[in-house]
Amino acid sequence: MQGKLLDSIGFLKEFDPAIAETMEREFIRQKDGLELIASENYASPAVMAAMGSILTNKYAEGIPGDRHYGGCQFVDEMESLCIERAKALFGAECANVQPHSGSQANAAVELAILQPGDTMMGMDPGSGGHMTHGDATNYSGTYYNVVSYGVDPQNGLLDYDRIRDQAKKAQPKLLIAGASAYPRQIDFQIFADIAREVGAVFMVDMAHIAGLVAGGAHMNPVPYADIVTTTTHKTLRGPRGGLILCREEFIDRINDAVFPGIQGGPLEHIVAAKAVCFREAAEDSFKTYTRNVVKNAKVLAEALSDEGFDIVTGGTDNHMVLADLQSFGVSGHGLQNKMDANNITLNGLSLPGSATGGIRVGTPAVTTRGMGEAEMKQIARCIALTARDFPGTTDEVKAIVKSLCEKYPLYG
Ligand code: DSN
Repeated sequence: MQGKLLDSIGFLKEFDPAIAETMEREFIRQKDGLELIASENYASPAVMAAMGSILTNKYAEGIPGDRHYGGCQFVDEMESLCIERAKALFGAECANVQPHSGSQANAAVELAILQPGDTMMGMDPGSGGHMTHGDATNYSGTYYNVVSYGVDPQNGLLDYDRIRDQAKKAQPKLLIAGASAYPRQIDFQIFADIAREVGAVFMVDMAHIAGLVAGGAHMNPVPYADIVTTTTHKTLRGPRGGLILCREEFIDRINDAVFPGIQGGPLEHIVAAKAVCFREAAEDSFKTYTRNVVKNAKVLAEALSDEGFDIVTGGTDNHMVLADLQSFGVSGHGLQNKMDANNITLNGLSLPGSATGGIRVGTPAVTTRGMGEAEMKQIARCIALTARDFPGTTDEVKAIVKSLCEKYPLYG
């Protein structure tokens, strides 16, 4: 974590107390609760300083050196630096740092590669894929012909042979790997081979694991994929935003798809914050952080298993753990609500073949606070106590949460 937290709430109190008060209550919620949502993290004060800066005032449609507005000389310098840092961090040939989010990044790639009605293949959102990988309720499922692959309901794992057979039959123009709820390493080499065999462009959405990739704690998809998209705020611990990395041959199409394809002016204050994040993620301390994220997730999976939870795939290779709740007789969303009331946030989700569904828990945020193996065991106990829900458990869980939050203060 770089820098000391700026007192933006205190500053705002003078000008807009109503908004300042909601921000203050949210800060207290973050500070006094345990964050186990696998896609959330705490951005550094330096990242937030860039986000809250005068760069928000500048229109800069276009790319550095080719803008539609005057006065872009300094944002050009800043955005070029951001692009260079992104390329260096992940070993990519080219980068577009302007997508406002991961969904925008995916939309831009799909616009760049596909025509309406073309076939794309991605992971079924019901099995852990993202809605932009072809969900029927999303633009992707509306405008493209989507063929989805899932996981083996017996073991929760991707079945690469089955995916290859599906791809041969469907002949997709775009093959997407990547997930929002998959606790194991994805073999990008096998996906790349499948894409080559069927003549598809191969895209990886590494939003969940980008920080682990940057820190060397997960296989890097960049050498295998034609295009890689990500968010910048999950394990990567930057501002809320998106990023596209690609091979040289795709960059002109990608740039045009981002602007004017799906976006207008880039958010240059967020681009600056991405640049700060990429610099932080290149440091040795970030490598240690990502190793600890994975180590903590493994300990949390084991501890949850010891508490009687059925761990999907039997464990984890990354920052998240999926637990089936059938043996506890509580639904995933039911447990999410009970945990919320005990000051712990996590996701309830449906799981293929499970009547109750389960929970998705992640270690990026608690690891940022400095928690380690002993604390993961305490957290597993809190989840088990809440799931069993005996009289008095709420007080016990709240007391554990309070002591952990006091010992590991947020922005302390
Ligand atoms: N909404 C994100 C998540 O929670 O996994 C995916 O982008």
